[in-house]
Parts: sequence; structure tokens; C-alpha cells
Amino acid sequence: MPDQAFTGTHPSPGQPVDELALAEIKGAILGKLRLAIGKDAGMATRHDWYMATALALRDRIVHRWLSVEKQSYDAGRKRVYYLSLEFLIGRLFTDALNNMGLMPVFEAALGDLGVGLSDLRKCEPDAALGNGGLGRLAACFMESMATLSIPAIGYGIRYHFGLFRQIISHGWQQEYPDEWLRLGNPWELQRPEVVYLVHFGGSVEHVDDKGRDRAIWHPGETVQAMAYDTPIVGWRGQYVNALRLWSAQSPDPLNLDVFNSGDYLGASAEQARAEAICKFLYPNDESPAGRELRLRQEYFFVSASLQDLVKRHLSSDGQLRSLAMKAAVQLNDTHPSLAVAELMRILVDLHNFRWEEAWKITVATLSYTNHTLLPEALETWPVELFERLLPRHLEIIYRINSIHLALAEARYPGDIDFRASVSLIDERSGRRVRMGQLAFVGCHRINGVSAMHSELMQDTVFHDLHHLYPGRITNKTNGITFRRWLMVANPKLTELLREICGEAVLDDPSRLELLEARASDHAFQQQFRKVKHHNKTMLARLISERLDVLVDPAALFDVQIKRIHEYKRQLLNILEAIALYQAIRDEPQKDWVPRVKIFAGKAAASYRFAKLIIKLINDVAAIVNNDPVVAGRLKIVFLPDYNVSLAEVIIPAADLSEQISTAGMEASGTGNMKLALNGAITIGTLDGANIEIRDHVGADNIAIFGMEAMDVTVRRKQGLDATDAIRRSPRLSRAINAIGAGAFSPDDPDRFASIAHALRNLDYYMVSADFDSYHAAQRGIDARWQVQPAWTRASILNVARMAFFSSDRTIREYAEEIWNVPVRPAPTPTLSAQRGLAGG
Ligand code: 26V
Repeated sequence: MPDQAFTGTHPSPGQPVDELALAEIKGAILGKLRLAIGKDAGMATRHDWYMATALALRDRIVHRWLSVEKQSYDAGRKRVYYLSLEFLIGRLFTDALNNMGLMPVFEAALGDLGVGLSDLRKCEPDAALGNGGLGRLAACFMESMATLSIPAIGYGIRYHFGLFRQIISHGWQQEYPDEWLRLGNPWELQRPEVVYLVHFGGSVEHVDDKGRDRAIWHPGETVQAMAYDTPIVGWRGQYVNALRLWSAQSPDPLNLDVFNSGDYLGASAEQARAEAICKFLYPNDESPAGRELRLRQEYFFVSASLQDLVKRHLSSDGQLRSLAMKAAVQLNDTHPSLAVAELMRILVDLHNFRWEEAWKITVATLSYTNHTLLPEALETWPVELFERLLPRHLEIIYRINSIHLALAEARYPGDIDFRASVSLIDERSGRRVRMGQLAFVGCHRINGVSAMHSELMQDTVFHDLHHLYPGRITNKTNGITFRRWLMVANPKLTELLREICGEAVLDDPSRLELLEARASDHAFQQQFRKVKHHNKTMLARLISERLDVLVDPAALFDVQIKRIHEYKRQLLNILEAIALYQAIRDEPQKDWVPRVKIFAGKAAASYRFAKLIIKLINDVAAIVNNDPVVAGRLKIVFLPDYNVSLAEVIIPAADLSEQISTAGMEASGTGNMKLALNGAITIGTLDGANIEIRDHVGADNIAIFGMEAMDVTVRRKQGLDATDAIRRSPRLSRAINAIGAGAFSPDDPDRFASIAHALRNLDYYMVSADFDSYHAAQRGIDARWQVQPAWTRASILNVARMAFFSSDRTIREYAEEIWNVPVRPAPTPTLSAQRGLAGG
């Protein structure tokens, strides 16, 4: 029996490991190796050791899991259900070890067995069940909910293939399948007994049941959802929650009639059709038009999850009237919006509720987070597809809509435009169901993910709905888990912080402010720089291994890591790099600040322009990196296959964080928080959470440039193009000309003609319009870098003032203001944290 007493003890570095514990962990690992993997130490591969160690660790987590699960049920606690089509988890091994406080004992045990822990962590494939920010946020939230002892279940889909692997071949992105489950997944527990039937298609029969509007759905197709649970352990191992992912299968896996007729392939066609639902993760930055499989995924996971939580509620409370008191269901974007109609169906059709009461329960139970304002990203589905796949849900949506439109009419009589704008059905270009409007109407709270984004929601996409349902929109600024993004990713900095701020800083990030007193201290600055230098050396090693490019850890590491998208403006960054390159060639003797520009990110497979930007970065890199005139003072690298694990290496090594989206377009950003927490100084626009980062770190410790959201709106309304900006800036004009003339693509001079054209004409993303301001801000960065004590001070102050961006704070706000669930009390804040924001 594993000894649970080991959990929650967090030895300080250098503290000796308990001999008994060591012997037990060694025994546990060897036991798993023999009995679960079927190998002995002599024949085990590194991967076998990883599996055995992960299983030994999982046992210790599961013990804790079962006991907190029992406690929370016995206490009848309210539970949070986080519905998300994406969970971008990355690796669990070190994160779980760290949270359990078992890192030293496992490291020592493995050492005694002749195995290196750091080698083992690399055996784990990233769980990349997400595209980017939205999915990573869900993963941070799961960890914070466990840390705050909030009983919660994360519901999603167990995709066979996660986000594609990116390979760069001759500078171009190529996509390959991500077979993350190929060698098995030690963290998950299959639950073959937890299965639910999910129906599609067919017809609807109405029953006249004393005006209750009940219906009986006769589905045309049925699939089965089976649960797989992954334990998510919180900080200090005190609490554990489940991530429950659904896998799809046919209830009728082999059609024996067809099989016996000799059609062996046809006999399993049903199974293949069902399994398609959980085959792969959809890219989030493609337009959703007409993708039937995606709608099937959405309903599949919503239906299975709601059946699961309703069953749980019934088994403890015996009726559904009290559902909202015991369950808070959070919809991560509109992908689970069908929950509104499905919960109504469950209550009205299956449990005989009157419509009005069912509606009250539904609205009180559900809440929705919006993650983007981009009009092309707002999900809608053709009515015709809905009718074919989910006929009863369409009826329910029509009924919700008619009551909702009656309210709109009562509020603004005769205002047809208002009604059209708030309607759940878009009648403009073919009839379509609007998932954002559906979620808004069916949820008691709708939140944006940064202060600016929540304001813009009220002013733009949800302007009219906000007037009809005032008080529903609220802001919950995103956050990140400091355990993964500081403690696991940057152990050296963490050690330094423990020394200066005390052990309590691990539990209470507001103690980071104790760094402020040391920000100008010469000796401390040296220690701080030494940590950064170490992390940069590690990244330089990775760059040399993966790209065969040598970079100097003493240079300024300038980092832009995120999905490739026009609005995120990697193009602005590379354009400025071109201008810098040209300037260095003009005056090679000048005292240039050595810089390494580091890019990483994936483009959606069908997003041609984004893929061309990747090619441009690589083509520019090839020329700049090999130009003897530059002599290494500018290096450009594009690291392929960006994922959580790569981020964990890049972020601690960054000096400069590029957060340069067109103002008004990035809902929040979370990479911006991770980089600042690790001491990178931000160069950014007033967009998303950058604004709040500025408010916290102080305007002197961040480089803000460019147009503001309002300027962008005005400029777009004026219909201005880039002509003036280019005429005013010889530097910009020269850089664009070089791209357009094929200076970086001599083998195909027209390759980047479309990029030059976009920059010269419409300039929708304001790359040309913002260029001069960005260029000036970069030269300001150069100047600051040359005064290292001042740079280091600003970097330290960034770390010191980031406490607000802990996802524990975000989850606390959700818990108090949306879910109404109790949380573990916050540690007593330090005095100045109570005073409010940091000064300049
Ligand atoms: C979707 C689409 C679809 C159509 C084409 C353009 C486009 C661009 C982006 C998206 C993603 C929308 C959902 C998303 O991932 N939002 C991100 O959520 C993060 C967590 O709240 C937030 O930090 C990011 O700013 C936001 O982009």
C-alpha cells in the first residue's frame, strides 16, 4: 500500500530524502515494471521505465482522489462541470510530481535504479487536445480548481489524434498526425461501465400532455459514449479532480447479417462512423461552415456530459428541481452551446417539467465564456443541417427564440432590426442557428476574458443582447497556473524566489512583491541574471540541436510564440526584422544590440496566408543567419512543432515578449502572462490583457506602441489604406519592396507578392499603419538593453507584480461571482497587495 503521508510534504532543495519513503518508491516502480509492464529491469526500455514510474505515481494520486471524492459527496457539495472541446494539457509527469511534493523522492529512487528522471519526462507525449489559448486555459483552470479544492469535472472528447504535428520542410509547414496514444496513456482510467447512448436524426412525435409540450424523439442513429478519466491533482496534492473524456463507439460494432453475407468491411461500417466522432480535434481557426462531423462532436460530448451530471444529481438528490444548487455548468466558448437545448429536452421531455420551470433551472445552471470577437469566428449552423441531425433540439431552439423575441418586441415594440439582431436564427444568408446568441439567452452569466474584451463584448457583438438582459455580462480576466509556468518550467527562478520571498510564495503569489525591495540590488540582480542566462543556454542548446543554428545566450532573446494568424501580426515582427537587417547592412560598424528573434507556432492547415508567413520567416532567416556582414548580431529562428513542452523551454529563456496583435482583436492572451511572470519585458499593443499587465507592472516596465482599438475602428471606417503610411516611412517602403521583389526568395521571386500586396493596399491588420511606432519601440528596447541594471530591474519588477495573473485568482472569481461554490480561503494577502496595484 502506498503511504499517503508522502503527499503534501514539499521538501526544500537540498533536504535529505527519507530512507523509508525512498525504499517504498523504488519498490513501487519495480513492481509496476514487472506486473503492469511485464518486464524486468534488465530488459526495460526508457519508455517502460517512464510507464512504470507514471503508474506508481498515479497510484498515489488515485488514493487521494478517492478520499476527496467521497468527502465531497458525503458533504453534498456543489460541483462545477467545465465543458470544453479542448484541453491543451501537455505533459502531466513533472506537473503531478511537483504538485504531490514527490519530485525529490522519485528523483532519488530513479537515480538509485540507474535511470534519469529528466530522460523519463521526455518519453511522455504532449496531450495536445486543443488548438491554443482556449484549450490551454481549460488546462490551467482544471489545475486551479483542484488547488482551490473545488469539486469539479472537466468534460471533453478523447481525440485519437490531437493537434497535428508540424514539420518544417524547405521552410514550409507540413502537417502530420499526432499519434499521442500509440504507446499507451498511463494517466487515464478507462471506465467501460460508464456509457451513455447519444442519438442523432430521426423524427419527433408530439404528445398532448396537458399543455406541457412534451415530445418523443425517435432517433435514426445511436452512438455510445464511454468515459476515460484522468486525475488532475492540485497544488500540494490536497485535492484531485477528474478530467472525463468521452470516446465514441457503435452500440452495434459488428453487423452479423452483413458479415455473414461476406461483406466483412461493410459489417463494421457503423463502428467506423461512430468512431469518426472522436477521431480528431478540429482546428479552431477555420470557418465552421457545413462541417457536419463537428456538430456531431459537439452534441456527442454535450449529451454524454449532461446525462452523466444529471444521473449524479439524481442519485444524490432524487429530483432535478435543485439542479442549479448542486451543479454549475461552464460552457467554454459556444462549442457546448447545445447544452441549453439539451438540458431543456432532458427536463421537459424526459422528466416532465413545465417549460417555464425547466427554463429557470437551465438558465440558473449554465454560464458561458466568450473567447473571441472576430465575426468570422462566431459559430453558426445551417438550420437544414440542424434539422437533419437534431430535429427535437431545433424545435426547442425555435420555442426559446419565440419567447425571447416576444421579450424583445415588448421592450422595443416594432423594432425589426433589434429583433433580427438578437434572434437565435440568422436570416441573412440562408437560415442559420447562432450558437453565441443561444448561449447568451440560456445562461445566467456571460463572461469575457479580459477587461477590455468584456467591454467590447457589450459594445459590439452582444450590444443588443446586453440591453435585453442587463447584468449578465461580467469580466473574468484570464490567468495561468504558476505551478506549471513558474515552478515546473523555471525551477532555478523558483528557487531564487523561495529564498527571497520565503516558502509561502509557493502558496501565495502576492508574496512575489517582496522582490520589489531587491529590484535594484546589485548582488540580487546578478543572481537573477544568472538564472536567465542558464535558461537561455538551455534554449540555445535546443536551437542548435533542432535547427543547427548557433545563437549566443548573451544576445537579447526576442520571442513570439503563438498560433500564426494575421491578427497576431507575426508579419509585423518579421517586417521589422527585415528593416533591422537592412539597417545593419547599411552600417555594419555600428554598435548593434545582438538579437535572436525566436518564432514558433502552428498555422491552420487550410490557412494559406498564415503558412506563407511561416515560409517568409524561414526564408528571411536563411539569408540573415548566413550573411557574414551581419556577423551574428541578428539571428532568426523558427522552432517547429510549437506545443506546451516547447513553451516550457522557451518562456523561461525570453528577454522580450512580443504581444503585438492589432488592437481590439486579441481577447486576452495568456502567453503574455507566462512570459512576464518569467521576467520577459513585453513589447505590445493596448490589447486584451496587455492593458491589465501594464496596469500591474507599471507603464515604465513595458513597451506599449501602436494604434488603440478605437483608432483601428475609426481607420477602418474611413477606409484608409497603407499608401500614406508607406509614403511617410522610407524604412517600411524599403522592407516591403524587398519582400515584393523577391529579395528573400530568389528561387521564386513572386512567392511573397501576395504579402507585399496586402501590406501596400488594404492593410486590414494595420501592419503598415503600426510599423513606425513598432520600429521606434524596438529601438527603445535596444537602448534599454544597453543599460543592464535598468533592464534587470524592470525584468524583476515584472515578476514581482504578476500575482494578479494567477489562474487561482481567476477561478476564485468564477467561484464567487458565477458558480456560487465555496473555495479554500485565500492566503492572507501581504500589506501592499491590499493597497492595490503596483505603482510606476
Ligand atoms: C477562431 C477563429 C475562427 C475563424 C477564423 C479566425 C479565428 C481566429 C481565432 C479563433 C479562436 C477563437 C477561440 C480562442 O482560442 N480564443 C482565445 O482564447 C484565449 C483564452 O481565453 C485568449 O487568451 C485568446 O486571446 C483568444 O484568442
